[in-house]
Amino acid sequence: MKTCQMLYPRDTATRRAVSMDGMWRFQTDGQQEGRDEHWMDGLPGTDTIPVPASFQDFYTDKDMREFTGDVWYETDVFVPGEWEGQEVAIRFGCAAHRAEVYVNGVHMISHEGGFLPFLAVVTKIVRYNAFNKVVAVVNNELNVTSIPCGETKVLGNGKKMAHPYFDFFNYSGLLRPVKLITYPKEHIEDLSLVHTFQGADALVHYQVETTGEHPVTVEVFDGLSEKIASCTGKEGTLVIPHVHKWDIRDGYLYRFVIRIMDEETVIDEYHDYIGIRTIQIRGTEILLNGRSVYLKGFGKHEDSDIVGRGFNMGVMKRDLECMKWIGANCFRTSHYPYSEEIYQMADREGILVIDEVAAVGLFKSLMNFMEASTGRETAFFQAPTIPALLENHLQCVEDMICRDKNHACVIAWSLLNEPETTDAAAVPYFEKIFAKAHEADPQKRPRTFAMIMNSLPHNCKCYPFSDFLSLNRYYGWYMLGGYEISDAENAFRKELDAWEAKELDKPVVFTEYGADTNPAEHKLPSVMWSQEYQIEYLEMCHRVFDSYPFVAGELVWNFADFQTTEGILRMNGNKKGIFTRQRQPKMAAYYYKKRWTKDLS
Ligand code: BDP
Repeated sequence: MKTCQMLYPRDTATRRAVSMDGMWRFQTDGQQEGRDEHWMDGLPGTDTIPVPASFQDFYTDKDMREFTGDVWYETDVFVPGEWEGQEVAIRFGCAAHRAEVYVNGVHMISHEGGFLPFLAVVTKIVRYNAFNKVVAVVNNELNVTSIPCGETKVLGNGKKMAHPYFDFFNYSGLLRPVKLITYPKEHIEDLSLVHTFQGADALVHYQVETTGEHPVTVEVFDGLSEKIASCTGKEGTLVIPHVHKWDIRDGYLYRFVIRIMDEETVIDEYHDYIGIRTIQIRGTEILLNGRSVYLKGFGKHEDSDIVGRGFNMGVMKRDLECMKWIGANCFRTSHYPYSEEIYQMADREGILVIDEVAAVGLFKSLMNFMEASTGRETAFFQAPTIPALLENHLQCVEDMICRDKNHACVIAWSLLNEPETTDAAAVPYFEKIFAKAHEADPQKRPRTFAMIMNSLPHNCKCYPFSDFLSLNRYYGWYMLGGYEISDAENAFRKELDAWEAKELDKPVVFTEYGADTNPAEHKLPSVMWSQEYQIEYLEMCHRVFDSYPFVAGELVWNFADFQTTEGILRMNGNKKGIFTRQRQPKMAAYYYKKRWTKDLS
């Protein structure tokens, strides 16, 4: 994929982005007849569905909610005549998990991977001043060669079903905004920025990629109109005098304007809002602008009622308001890159983000969460399917970093969630993934991966790759829960003592810990699943965290209750939320507010 495809679509002097969101025609293809029947020329049915959204939760029929296979979307889009002579493209915010796009019946692009944008360049095929038929076939089957990993099971009645190796519902479809965009033939493809400080000033090293040879200018504005720095050339260093650094809850952004010029004529123009900050690891500390920070916050999901994993700006706004209220400063985009708009909001609010690629389920199990502490081994990385998986995974790492590298909020890359790391076969795989992230990120942010409970100091082969350790730990929930919690605390401390003994000189962040809690359940004394137990459990974890100076953060699992595959261990979803799925506080939210509004760093 070309890097230019990752630039967020914006209106500028030379570019237009028109929303294609709305009701699209929609049809599932359980019999796999769509291609033979030429549905790319128009769907036979009359059903319509909102885009963006997951398709699953609109319907009252279980076959629709669980539908696994190809779903077809169709719309007609008007392409303005004045765009003729420019490039024209359709930009999908994402299509989970893979898609083929047809325009006016012609195949335009196939794209693999469900959580990153892609572009169908349609310049040669569109009719101007006319409607054009856009059809997307989206497939949501899970397998072990693409991320996230899982299986697709065929039931006795012939229907397919998703069997994820992960713990969230397989929501899919056109989850994010779709835009019709136009930009000049000679255009800006990419922008990379690296920040350093010199006294009160910032030095911003920039690099612009374009498709031609005309000269490039870069200007920086404070507010809308006060120009404070400028440079010419595709590469250079801008001096920002008396810089207002981007910081936690101080999301100060400058506007960068890039132009390709032909004498006085603007060939292409692009702009972006940029926060200037540095991020480093020093010993056991995470440093933001040279200052040690303790991460307080959540693992999250894009998940809400009715639209599932679908784009929902109202929910994003509410989530950030809840995070500010509770005193959080960070979240991890577990377990996939989120939609671009939430990073823009986090930039503005001054919230830190650990950006995670969708490499979840790299452990052959339908119930990782249960098997995590059993010591089970699945030889996942020895499978003959690994080279194909690696190729897809590398592409997603590259695309995620290309898309998100200029966000001030993004402080680290999480490159896998709970993979199997006890087998030496994982090592060469990790080597390639971690090297790719380093190469793709001009800011060389810290890299990490979230470690399953089986990955312990004595057996984990992969933790040396991480710049800081990310531990997912459930002592007191999946093991030694309830009245055994005192033993859980001892076991937890024993593990941390063993990490301490290794003298890693790296920060440790808890990227998951949590207890399922029914918001309707109160019990004195506590029992597991009650609100009282959730707090007892959290207090125990925090006692442990607070006694080890190398612990640099706590991201509780999960921000809110979320939907999962049904099963005896999940009561209509995972209930480890500190907030309910409707974003109302459980009792633990008030407990966190007290802890996190005290200074923990
Ligand atoms: C971990 C996973 C996460 C699960 C969580 C849990 O990383 O996706 O939802 O445990 O069991 O295994 O709640």
